[in-house]
Amino acid sequence: MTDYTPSPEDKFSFGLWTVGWQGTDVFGPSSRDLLDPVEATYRLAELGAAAVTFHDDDLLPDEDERDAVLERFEKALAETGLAVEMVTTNLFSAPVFKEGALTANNREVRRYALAKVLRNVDLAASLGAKTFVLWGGREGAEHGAAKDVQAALDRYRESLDLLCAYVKEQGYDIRFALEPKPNEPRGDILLPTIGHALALIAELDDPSMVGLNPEVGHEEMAGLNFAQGISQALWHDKLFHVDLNGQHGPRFDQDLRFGAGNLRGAFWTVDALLGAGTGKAYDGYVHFDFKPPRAEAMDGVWESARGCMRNYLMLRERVQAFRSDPDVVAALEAAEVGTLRTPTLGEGESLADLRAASYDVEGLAARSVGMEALDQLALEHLLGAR
Ligand SMILES: [Mn+2]
Repeated sequence: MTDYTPSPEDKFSFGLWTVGWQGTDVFGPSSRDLLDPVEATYRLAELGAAAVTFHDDDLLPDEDERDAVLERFEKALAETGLAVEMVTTNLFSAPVFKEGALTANNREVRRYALAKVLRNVDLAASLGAKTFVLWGGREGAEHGAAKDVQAALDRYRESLDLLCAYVKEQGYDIRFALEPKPNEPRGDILLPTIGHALALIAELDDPSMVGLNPEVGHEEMAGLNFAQGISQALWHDKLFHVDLNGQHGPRFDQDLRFGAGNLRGAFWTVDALLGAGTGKAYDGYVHFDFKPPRAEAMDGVWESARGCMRNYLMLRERVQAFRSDPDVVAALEAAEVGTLRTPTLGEGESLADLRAASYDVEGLAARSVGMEALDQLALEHLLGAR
């Protein structure tokens, strides 16, 4: 048992836009003052984070002050030891992107968007970021015929191919990570889920350079199981990055702190990140993309950031205790979970052999599967009863 104090070894990372969110929503203006992103960097380091991430516009909204802000930011990074592990481009706030960016119908908008990303890729490389996230919040539609989806996917693919070629040509050590989301701000967004994004990646010139940055809330807004989604991403070697937060089912994008919302889902999310016992584990930064609720003042902002990390550490402890509990090991065995790793067709066996074998169908239908017992053990660990 620890006191759940985060340390840089835990590789916690925060978007500057998270603690910097001023509470502006569709029903009202900001409820908090502007937080200097450089001050946020110092504060996140004090709380135990290892890295920060940002959209170009979070850090550098004003072109005239670009050099001065970058100088202050790099000084803060040097003084705190924080890394910039990921950078992303804001292709959704400015009115020019009102009808999309990389997949806007208007060609000038697409060219401007690509130029904005390229400039930011150079910045990411200069700051040592190894992951570049692309979230296409405005890439979508509210109507039917107004968006030619197949042409839009052609343009998405073109943009990604151009960006990958640029990174190779420059010799940058950067990979791209697509962030799926089903809706908000567009009524329907392209690449709405992990599965849609994986399928697009397979069509690229160099699929090895592009992976995913799945977000808990985005998959849960679509009614999907996040732990199962990232397990499939890991299986494809495509979990390049992750956005942890909290969500209460399919409603508006809540961006709660990690652990709030679907707590059981958070337990299985941490389990999946750790490799779910025997699988591939995630080895990147544990990145939080949440919004401190609009009702909070700055004390609540820092408390929510602290809560994200503490909840991860508590859940990690519970997951590890669950996986190492001898009763769980026995329950996994009783549920035949490990047997799923045995190929269905035996070595040297033919399909004719498989068809000719006799099966005790009634006995198999009546067998115990032991899944409730196993799940109850998980719940008892989660609730601290074990
Ligand atoms: Mn979100």
